[in-house]
Amino acid sequence: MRIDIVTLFPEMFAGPFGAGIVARARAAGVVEVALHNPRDYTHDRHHVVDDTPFGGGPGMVLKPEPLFECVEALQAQARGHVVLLTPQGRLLSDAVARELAEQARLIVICGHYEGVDERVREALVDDEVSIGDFVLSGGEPAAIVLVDAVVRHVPGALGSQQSLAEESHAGGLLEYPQYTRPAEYRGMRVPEVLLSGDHAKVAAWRREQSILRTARRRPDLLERARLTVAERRMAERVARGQRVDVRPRLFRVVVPVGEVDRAAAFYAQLLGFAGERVAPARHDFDCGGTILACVDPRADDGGLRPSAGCVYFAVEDVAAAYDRARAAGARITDRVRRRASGERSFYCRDPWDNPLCFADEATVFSGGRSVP
Ligand code: 6GU
Repeated sequence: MRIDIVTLFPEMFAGPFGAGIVARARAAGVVEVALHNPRDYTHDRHHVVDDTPFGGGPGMVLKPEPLFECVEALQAQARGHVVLLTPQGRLLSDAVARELAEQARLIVICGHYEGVDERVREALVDDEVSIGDFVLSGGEPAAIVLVDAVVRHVPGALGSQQSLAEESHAGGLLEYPQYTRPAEYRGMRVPEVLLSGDHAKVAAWRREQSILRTARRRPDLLERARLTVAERRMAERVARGQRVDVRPRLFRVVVPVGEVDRAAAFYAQLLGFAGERVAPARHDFDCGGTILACVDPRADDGGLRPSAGCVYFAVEDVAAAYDRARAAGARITDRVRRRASGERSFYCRDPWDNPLCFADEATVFSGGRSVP
């Protein structure tokens, strides 16, 4: 992978890239990193890269010409995915880092001063990334963070890919506690299970610790973590402060379909995302924690029974859902209108005659609470 960094302060990268994983990956020939200064792409005597904003206001704005000329010169060598580092970008996460690591070439622009000319965003940049909800005086520290997080995911950059899989966030959970020798230090003992040599027990303990730690420290991560129903129940109990709540959790709605391939395509178009083939005769769509399972009852050996009646979806844009339903080939049985309950919704049937309802989420209520 090649990473080009466009920065007014290339000297800021010498330390961070001179040691550690980035240096190792460069030495191993896995990653190439190059620095480019837009100041070298100016044509005036004073090499001016910024100017005052049109319309007035404080601060300076990065001029478009040096950035366009610099990035275009790089693009002429080989096409790259252009990332602008800005607090307005999408938040960097392990998933974003993994996605960026798949690019053959990244061109990373460090924003500066009050901002960059909007035309850079519109015509030069493919992607905008922020590293957190705080303001840095420049994009350089963010670029250092981004490059580290991305390079870790480039095959061959880490000592072992195992350590990647097990680290915090990889499975949507924080990492379990780690210990090394001595087994007792200042009266503090390493948990007995880790000394037992029982690999299954160790794995179970670590899994539980990861879930407990995530529930206590970052309950916001639980939503997207891959947990079994029992694990989720435990995690949510902990996240709520041990309050016991034994209400059952609705976790799956089964719709019987005649042909799983066709159902996968139909529901992907209807719902707007691809879902997941989890068995030859079953395709799942995770609808906010509750799974819509499209199952061919003749072929499925998982023993799933069809769930009764109409399946209700809350959507942000009911008109868009209506258009998708028509495009997917659903049979509309009742057009979009406001119901006596106050819900705005429409009804349709899938190709196997399963009744579906899509309701405007802003109008949907459940037990007096708006459905999240
Ligand atoms: Cl990417 N740039 C700047 N200037 N500030 C930030 C940031 C980026 N991410 C968080 N704060």
